Amino acid sequence: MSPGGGKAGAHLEADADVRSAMDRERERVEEALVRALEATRPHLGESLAPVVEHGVLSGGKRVRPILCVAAYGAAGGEASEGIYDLAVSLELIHAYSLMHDDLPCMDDAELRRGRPTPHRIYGETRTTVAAASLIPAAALRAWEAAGELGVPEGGAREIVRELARAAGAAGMVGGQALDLDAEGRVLDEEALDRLHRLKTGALLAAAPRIGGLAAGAGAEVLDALQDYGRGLGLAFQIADDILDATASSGELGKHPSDRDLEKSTYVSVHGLEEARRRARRQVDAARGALDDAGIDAPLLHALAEYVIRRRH
Ligand code: GRG
Repeated sequence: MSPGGGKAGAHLEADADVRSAMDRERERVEEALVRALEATRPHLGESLAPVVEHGVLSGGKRVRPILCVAAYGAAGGEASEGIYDLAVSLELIHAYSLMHDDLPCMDDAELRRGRPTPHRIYGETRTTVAAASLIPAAALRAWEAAGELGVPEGGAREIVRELARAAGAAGMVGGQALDLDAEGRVLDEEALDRLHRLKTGALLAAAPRIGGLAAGAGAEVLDALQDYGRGLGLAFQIADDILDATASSGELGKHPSDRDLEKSTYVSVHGLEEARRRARRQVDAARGALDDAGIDAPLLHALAEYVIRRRH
């Protein structure tokens, strides 16, 4: 089937089908990540290449690239290696952000994805530089993969622009700035939404839009994919806060949690039950955006449900 659509998609409401569709996609994403790192290894050498590998290849759900690939399929793109090469540009940005976020000067985390964080093994300096190398590597990967896919130059420019916008001051880094400003303060509902729509949501919303751009989708489909991504992005963060409040470090594979760091979360601001209701509302809004635009995409619907059902 084409990624995100086709016959098998009709049965994706069942948990086991969602898991196996995601496992298949994850495998192809892992292969594309290995290809992406092969391109950087000769330049990084023995001091930085292992750090990058630890940060990028040490597990992870790979939600962002899977969203991108699924949206590409939903917008009529034909499955090929190139779309996975494009999709992993999002994961390279995500990996750098986690490596930096875990540093002693940030959250000072010792555990991520059930393993010691890169700076605990390789030290702060090498981790900082290795993570920084992933930012231009992501832009380059996106540009080259768009070419590989035969995306016209205007579309390729738009893809790289979207990636940079979502990763930068108007997106993820801007959200991180709000997070720094929020230290020691209790956030109200509006401030919490604004922070997470940027910090976590911007990259998650860009993922399906980039998939749509790669498939040459028109404005209506692109906007619907972005609205879907926005709803899913916020639902993802609310679910993260619920897991943070209800699961152990062992189950989550990370330490410390936002609860330990005493940050404002959807659970601390709204309580557990209201947080669950809000996550549900965002998932419904995300799925509604697809329906309103007539986008038939079982995997995208299933992914929206998955983000609030996941256990880590
Ligand atoms: C310039 C120092 C510096 C930093 C700016 C660190 C940073 C950039 C941004 C922080 C962004 C961040 C860490 C957001 C957290 C988002 C989040 C919910 C991460 C967990 O994502 P999952 O659940 O993780 O997809 P896996 O492990 O599955 O990949």
